[in-house]
Amino acid sequence: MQADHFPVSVRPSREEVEQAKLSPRNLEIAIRTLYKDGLVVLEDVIDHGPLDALNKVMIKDAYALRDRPDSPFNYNPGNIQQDPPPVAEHFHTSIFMNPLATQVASTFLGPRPKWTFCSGNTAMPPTPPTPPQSQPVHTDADFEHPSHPFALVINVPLVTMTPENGSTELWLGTHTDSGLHVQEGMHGERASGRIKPSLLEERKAVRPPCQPIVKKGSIVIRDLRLWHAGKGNHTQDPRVMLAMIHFAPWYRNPMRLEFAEDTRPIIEGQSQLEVPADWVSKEEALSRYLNRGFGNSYDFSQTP
Ligand SMILES: O=C(O)CCC(=O)C(=O)O
Ligand SMILES: [Fe+2]
Repeated sequence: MQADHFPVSVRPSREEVEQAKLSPRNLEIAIRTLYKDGLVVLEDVIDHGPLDALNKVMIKDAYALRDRPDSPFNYNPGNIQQDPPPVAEHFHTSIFMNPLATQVASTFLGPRPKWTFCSGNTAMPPTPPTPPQSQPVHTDADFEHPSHPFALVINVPLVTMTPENGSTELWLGTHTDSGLHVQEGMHGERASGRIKPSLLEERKAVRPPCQPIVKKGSIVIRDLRLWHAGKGNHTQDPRVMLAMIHFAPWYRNPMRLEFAEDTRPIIEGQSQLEVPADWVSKEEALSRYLNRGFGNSYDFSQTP
């Protein structure tokens, strides 16, 4: 049994994974946990083969992104905003449109959530003499937002995350204390969404943060409002964690995804998620996917 400040994990049976459907009991645990903690882990739900294959490609890209003069880093240069290659060869539905994650999202947010953000966060190995750096504790909801649930981040780590390789620090239960009043930094600034230090001190006494071990094959579902921080990677291997955002069907986020045409039959072959996307040739998709902005340059707010 993990202490109260660690995340709750749901461990679906083989049958649930194969049938792509959580049992009512496991779905209840996931929904209750998201409501209470703002985060739940679905453990052992993705085969390792596709994760390993994607990791290989993304690690190579990660070094290229880090070494750019305009590197899209978040808060500090060792934590990079990194999109996956948006082509069919690397698009596995078990990773990008996992049906169990979608089942939880559509139960929590309402039917047919809208998927308008597909990226990743990569904690790079240290570059001596600079020691591994942590991000300030922040919320990704660095704009005026509803006080009820409106968006979930679906995080898929490509390797097991540990305190050594920079597992994300989590402040469970803080999603309900969210809004511009708890933050410092304006949206659009590199370091927006930082939680006020005095509030961190207060919160520590109520429920301290944790840096959990998250096994490869798991999915971390996080309320966009939750306080968290990317941590330094003390190993020699980049830690890539994909981040897909699902918005509630009523939430008017106008962003769109860009994918290669060859993913269209896969993405449009399902009806569980709404996916506003621009379809481009494979060549165009591959020429552009590494030219995107850092995390806080995206606008996750909604139109009036
Ligand atoms: O890399 C991580 O663990 C978290 C990154 C993050 O929270 C961010 O860049 O906003
Ligand atoms: Fe973040």
